Amino acid sequence: MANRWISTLTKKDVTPEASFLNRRQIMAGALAGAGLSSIAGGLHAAPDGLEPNSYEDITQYNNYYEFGTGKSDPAENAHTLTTTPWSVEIAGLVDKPATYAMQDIIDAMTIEERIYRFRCVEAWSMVVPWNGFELADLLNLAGVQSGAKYVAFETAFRPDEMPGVKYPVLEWPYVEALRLDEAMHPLTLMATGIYGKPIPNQNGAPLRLVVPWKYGYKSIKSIVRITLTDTQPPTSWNKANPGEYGFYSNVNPDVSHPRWSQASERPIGGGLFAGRQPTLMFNGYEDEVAGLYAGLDLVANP
Ligand SMILES: Nc1nc2c(c(=O)[nH]1)N[C@H]1C(S)=C(S)[C@@H](COP(=O)(O)O)O[C@H]1N2
Ligand SMILES: [Mo]
Repeated sequence: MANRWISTLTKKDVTPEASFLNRRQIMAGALAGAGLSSIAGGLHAAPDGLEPNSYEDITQYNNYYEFGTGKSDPAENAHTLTTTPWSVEIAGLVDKPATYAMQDIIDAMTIEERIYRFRCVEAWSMVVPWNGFELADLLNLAGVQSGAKYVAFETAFRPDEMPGVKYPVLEWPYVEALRLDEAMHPLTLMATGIYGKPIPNQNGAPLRLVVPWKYGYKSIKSIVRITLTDTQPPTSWNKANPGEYGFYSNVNPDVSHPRWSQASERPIGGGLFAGRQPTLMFNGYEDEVAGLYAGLDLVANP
């Protein structure tokens, strides 16, 4: 059943309701009241002038199958997820394996804003102003041991709070993984907010991964466990369909999905007539991350 599809246009695609003009107001209000521990560097424009999607686009058009497979299901259903208290177990090849309370993590980290492109494997895209901290900082807090080669992540599994997990769309809990050097890369973010507000449940509260040069499914939501290992961990979409979803899942316009092209993408919120735009190698982060894959055949290792 684990099929993916390019969803059809909905009213939201045609009429983005919250306009970008509201952004500064949203930011101003949110920074005052969000309870984020600190915002380093303040607000800044994205380096290449990326214009973020509206808060509405980002929080109403989601993939979070634990709450249903429709794009509006997560926004409708994810309010049932209890996100306080929350803790994250850091396990495996670390010096300080422990269950860390969410608040202790937040207090130890520096929260900054990162405006990133976000590209789903289904060939739609957005630009999201995340708030969060570098995963490397959290891993360094736990102390990565020399034998560690991979980082595995696990989403909460709560049948009482997650109406979607009664369907075997994927094997639950949702799991993902990165190579250690990918996990330690400065672009790899643990997001705690969007537009300066605490991250909504449908976007993966209270803590989700964001790996901007990979297809969106690598960016696992509502993380409860992080495990450092010496062997490549299983990942949900790869388990569901290894012929369609590889371990790396780097955005690559030259490697098509078996059922559709990845050469272009549909920007969400652009309006009915906005058309498609070309997909960029590593989703536009080639200068930063290509070095991670020197010598790796990107076609043989999708
Ligand atoms: N636990 C979990 N994480 C998940 C998913 C999911 O279904 N469950 N969907 C993935 C996919 S396919 C995408 S495109 C992104 C969507 O993130 P967004 O809803 O914040 O845009 O979340 C990813 N993380
Ligand atoms: Mo996705």
